[in-house]
Amino acid sequence: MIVNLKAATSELEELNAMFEHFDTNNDGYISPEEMKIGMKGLMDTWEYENTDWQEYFDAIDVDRNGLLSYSEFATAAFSRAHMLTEKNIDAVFAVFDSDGDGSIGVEELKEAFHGHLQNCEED
Ligand SMILES: [Ca+2]
Ligand SMILES: [Ca+2]
Repeated sequence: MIVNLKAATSELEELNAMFEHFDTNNDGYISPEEMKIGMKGLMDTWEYENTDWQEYFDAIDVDRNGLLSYSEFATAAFSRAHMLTEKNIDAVFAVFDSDGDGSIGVEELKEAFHGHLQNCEED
């Protein structure tokens, strides 16, 4: 696996801080209530009021025990943070498509990844 360790470490620290922010009673788990309270201020009001929290929570609560463990939370936070909106995709595409011909070749991909990753598996 190719990992930029430096970025991964700071993402992890952010994640820890976020988990603590959500886990208001510090029992190491996030309850549905804690999640709802914690999300306030992170979303816009319309989105907040129109979210089906039970459904949202159930989607994250992989083992269905009614509480979010750190790993469940981390998985959800990570996939949300990396969810690509259409706009992001365009931006990312433009970065990769270095010759601007509208398609991404293997060479362009290699080039793009080479510039963005510190650790490459081959040398
Ligand atoms: Ca808690
Ligand atoms: Ca759970």
